[in-house]
Amino acid sequence: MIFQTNNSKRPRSSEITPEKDYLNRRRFLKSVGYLGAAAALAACAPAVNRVNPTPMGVAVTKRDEFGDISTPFDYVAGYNNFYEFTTDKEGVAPMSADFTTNPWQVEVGGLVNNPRTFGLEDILKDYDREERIYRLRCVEGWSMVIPWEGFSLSELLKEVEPTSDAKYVYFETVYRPDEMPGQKQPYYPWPYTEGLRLDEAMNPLTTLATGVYGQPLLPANGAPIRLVVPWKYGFKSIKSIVKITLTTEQPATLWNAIAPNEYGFYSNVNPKRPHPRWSQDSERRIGEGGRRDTLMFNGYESQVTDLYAGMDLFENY
Ligand SMILES: Nc1nc2c(c(=O)[nH]1)N[C@H]1C(S)=C(S)[C@@H](COP(=O)(O)O)O[C@H]1N2
Ligand SMILES: [Mo]
Repeated sequence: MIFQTNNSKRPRSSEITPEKDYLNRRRFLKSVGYLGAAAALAACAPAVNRVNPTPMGVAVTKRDEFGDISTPFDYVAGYNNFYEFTTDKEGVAPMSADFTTNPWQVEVGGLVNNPRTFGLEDILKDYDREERIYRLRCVEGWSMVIPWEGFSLSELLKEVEPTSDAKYVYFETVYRPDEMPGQKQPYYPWPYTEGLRLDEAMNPLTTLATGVYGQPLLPANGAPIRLVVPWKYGFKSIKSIVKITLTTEQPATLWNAIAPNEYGFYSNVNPKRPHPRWSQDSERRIGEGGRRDTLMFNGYESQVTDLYAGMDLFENY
């Protein structure tokens, strides 16, 4: 199989140092039909415990554990990577607005004692969701601070009981080319897949998110359920998950399969380890001017360093 590795993930210069991340809010709201879409979602989705509803246009002053202010909702909802729809970050929201997210099933199996298929209602009902404001650092050099609503993946994994042979967790996004035109692009080995080592998956930071900014997750952000791994580059945080499989072997993942020299299995945020084609030592926080220094493990160093004791993080990038 031949993939267009040279073009597949090369940031345009505007992504490395975005000058025009300003989003025309009016145009965006109009194209997404935002208010109508949110109302329809709320009407057909099971009751969602709305944490801090954030009406559009209201200044947001939520802060994360580092005191950083969360990225304005318009950017979180309107500047996305979701290649199943389009590689145009501002195009994802309008193109995904009508994506079918209910009904939905997540099949959890492989090396577990209690395989289980969850319906959306199960996921929303069985787990106590809470607001988790986490940084997302895209490998392309931008970042956001996002108020997710979610729960630790570990809670779900404990319930299915991984066997002693289980060493990795493999995730798959839904494959639905009729609704996701990007999946008709042959360069990528669809469906989108990702993986974590089991101990990474069990870390309490590793989150399954079902909401954002106090409302059900928007299609653009990976509705109805997506992963959030805050100390890794954004592409590890796989969207619209339908399958989770426990395995013995390290699973193949989409970006790692396409360009292993650029996207390692671990992909921990590491300012000292440049991407082969650009530095990773600083980032542009979307909505802010200037650049910030990128922090080791995206700032979550004290919570995850132990996972990598004795490992060479240059070799294992
Ligand atoms: N299925 C799927 N998941 C995905 C992607 C994708 O293209 N498809 N993009 C990833 C990348 S590169 C990033 S930076 C984040 C962006 O998440 P956000 O749009 O919610 O900010 O989603 C990740 N998850
Ligand atoms: Mo990304």
